Amino acid sequence: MTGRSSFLIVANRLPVDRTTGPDGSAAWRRSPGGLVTAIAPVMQRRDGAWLGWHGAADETLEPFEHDGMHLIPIPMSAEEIELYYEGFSNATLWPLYHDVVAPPVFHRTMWEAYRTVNRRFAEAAAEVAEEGAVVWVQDYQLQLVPAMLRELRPDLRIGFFLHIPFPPVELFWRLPWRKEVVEGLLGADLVGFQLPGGASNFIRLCRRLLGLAYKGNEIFYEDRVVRAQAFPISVDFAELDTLARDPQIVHRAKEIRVELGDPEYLLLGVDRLDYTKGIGQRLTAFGELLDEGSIEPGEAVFVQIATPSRERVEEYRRLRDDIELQVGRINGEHSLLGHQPVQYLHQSYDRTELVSLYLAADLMVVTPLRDGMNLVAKEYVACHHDLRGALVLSEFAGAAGELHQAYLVNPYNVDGVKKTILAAMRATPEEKARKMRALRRRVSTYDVNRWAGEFLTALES
Ligand code: GDG
Repeated sequence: MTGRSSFLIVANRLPVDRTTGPDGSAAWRRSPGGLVTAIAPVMQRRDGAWLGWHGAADETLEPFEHDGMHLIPIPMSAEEIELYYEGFSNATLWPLYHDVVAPPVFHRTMWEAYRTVNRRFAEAAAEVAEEGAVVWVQDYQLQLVPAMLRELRPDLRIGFFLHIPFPPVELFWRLPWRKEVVEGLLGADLVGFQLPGGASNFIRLCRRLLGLAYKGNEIFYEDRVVRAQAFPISVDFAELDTLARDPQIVHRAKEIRVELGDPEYLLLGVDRLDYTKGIGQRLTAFGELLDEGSIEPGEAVFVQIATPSRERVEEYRRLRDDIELQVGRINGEHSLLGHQPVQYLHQSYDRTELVSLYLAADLMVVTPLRDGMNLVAKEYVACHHDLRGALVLSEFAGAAGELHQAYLVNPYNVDGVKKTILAAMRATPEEKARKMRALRRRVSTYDVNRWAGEFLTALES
């Protein structure tokens, strides 16, 4: 490491979590997830660095090496976490970009903090980037970084990728700081979206808001060309496929079914506990199927993993109460002694347990009201080398743009979700295998390495 890097990732979080050993000593562990897996090799090849917050308030840390990656911690105060992260990022932008499924809040103090923190990231990146370096900025928390960075360092090649949907003009228009955000993104050479729809929403917005001319996916801005293009993210298919074939995991998958009382059908949901994920909608459908007797008592178990998320944001606290009430009602009405139809787990699991659950499940139920991509759907597919299992997938997840052979549903249509869950449960093994084979073909071809490779090739061309 020379102190300066030719390749930088700039993301809200560093790709590591701090752990405490039994003797109280602190250590870092690589966080799970495809993004790190896909980018780590690129970083190692190119002497790269990753800038991001390390997860603790009011603490300044020196850069350090982990797992062959050079990590640069960006400090954040407790107040900035509240205003920039929980506030502007997760109470303003997150709901606004997800079809306003919850009402966004608009507060000037939150916006000020967002600007301050974005500037800190941009300055840190400007300091460590080598002449002509490639900088890849990630996600909605850092939309102002591209322009701030370009102003400081016009020599850099700057890419930006948005992991969540980019909303239609009519919704984005509500944002009091709409012009600043769009100009922030236009600081990049390449702005990547999950879906072509996101890219065209952005292009339309540039035209309507700033009167910019464009041709195809090229926007003409000041004396530059900014490209807006879709790069659907994916998972590390090979890694998941290998894990799911591991005899220990295969054994654990069987054990899970036994522990759940050997139901004929095991339905599974895995989500951060987030109001965009449609957890309530799928539970309503399942509950009604039990009410009507379409699913017999004891025939099916619905395991819902709801990983704790953003617990200090008001909407998330309310959601947790709603879901827990709903689960309690369904179980109260339909449990048998020794059998609960819904197993609700407000916990986080390690990767191997998650893969075992995917493998064990007959049905994966993914019903977001709006989702950039949804990696859970692709992970489930990657784990089913046995060609068993069926994916019920919302039309409002980005993944539906690729996974056409899933059992597609409109999560707002309860009857439709019920009918589709039943159809997926009762489908013949041949039908399920045919669908799963096609789904696996797609996910194995378009994996996360291809995603990162295509983005970087486009950025550097
Ligand atoms: C955003 C966008 C887009 C979940 N619980 C546990 C656990 N997970 C892992 C899953 C999956 C990831 O978290 C969740 O990814 P999703 O894509 O489903 O959803 P978001 O968190 O909302 O992600 C989304 C994504 O960014 C990438 O661009 O697809 O649309 O919203 O990998 O497996 N992992 C472990 N334990 C858990 O309990 N280890």
